[in-house]
Amino acid sequence: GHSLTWRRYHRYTDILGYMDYLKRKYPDMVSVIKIGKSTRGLSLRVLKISTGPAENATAKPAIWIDGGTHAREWISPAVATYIMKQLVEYSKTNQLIVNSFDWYIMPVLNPDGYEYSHTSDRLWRKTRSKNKDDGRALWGDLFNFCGDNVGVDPNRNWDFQWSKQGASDSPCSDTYAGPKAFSEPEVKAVADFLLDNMENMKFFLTFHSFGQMWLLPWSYTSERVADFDDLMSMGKKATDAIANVRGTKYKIGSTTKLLYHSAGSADDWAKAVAGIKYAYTVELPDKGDSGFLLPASEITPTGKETFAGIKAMTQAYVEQY
Ligand code: 0X9
Ligand code: ZN
Repeated sequence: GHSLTWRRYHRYTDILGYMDYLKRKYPDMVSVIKIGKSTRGLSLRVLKISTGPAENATAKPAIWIDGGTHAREWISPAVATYIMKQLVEYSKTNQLIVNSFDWYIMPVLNPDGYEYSHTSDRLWRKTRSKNKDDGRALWGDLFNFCGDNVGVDPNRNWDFQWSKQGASDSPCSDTYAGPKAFSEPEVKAVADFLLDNMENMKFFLTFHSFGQMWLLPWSYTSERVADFDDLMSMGKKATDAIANVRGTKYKIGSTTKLLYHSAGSADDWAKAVAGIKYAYTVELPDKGDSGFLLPASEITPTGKETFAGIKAMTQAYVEQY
């Protein structure tokens, strides 16, 4: 068995236990890939869901989904495991999209931070690496305002336009970009994995909270992506389907238009470097009433609507391509 309930938020071991359970119970469809270790030694794992090669022997298109980049955004790992459940345990109901794609789901990209947000500081955001004095950050270096001086923002650490607009060079900041691009083993491991699989990767979805926004690149510049219209219409398939479940309204648009600049973030890298066409950052509910502290009773309804969005969007892809 396993201990995941979707009625409360779970620790990292429970989440890994569910992935192992799926692999044991559905060995023909599910495998667990170890892609590296976190700074504090936790295993970084991706669930692969695949019903085997396509009939015409060409590789299937693939989809990347991650959660738990930011430690305190607990709804994102919960939604990621909810999606696993739908695809694997209800594979008959979701036959078309299960068979049409290879799915790679990493529920907790930053397990050190996630665990720390359970044990010590509920609102922790970053990784848990120890910051050395890198000589760039005057105030952080001189006065060490941030106590133990730990953590890099994993969503500012990617090696594309790194440490430009919307990222901080102060180790004390919650948007600290790190001493260098890919300083964080968690981010580097995901990047390497994506590069190994980039040929077939068609969707890159990184789940965050909160805000109810379906965000398109770029976040380093306010210029439009070349295929902006494609990304908008594909994203709208998702946000329309989400709204149809229980009326949850998402905004959709580029990051800089709806939010702010955030150079060095995952979706920009996925689009620009890995060449993944449909790269999105999804800010899950709510819009701020509970914010990061979304009640656990919202896990199932949020999972349900989010899965409906992904299902509609990926079905549209199958029809279109
Ligand atoms: O600032 C962030 O990293 C994201 N917001 S959060 O509250 N979850 O921390 C927004 C990222 C927006 N950037 C991109 N879409 N690239
Ligand atoms: Zn986030």
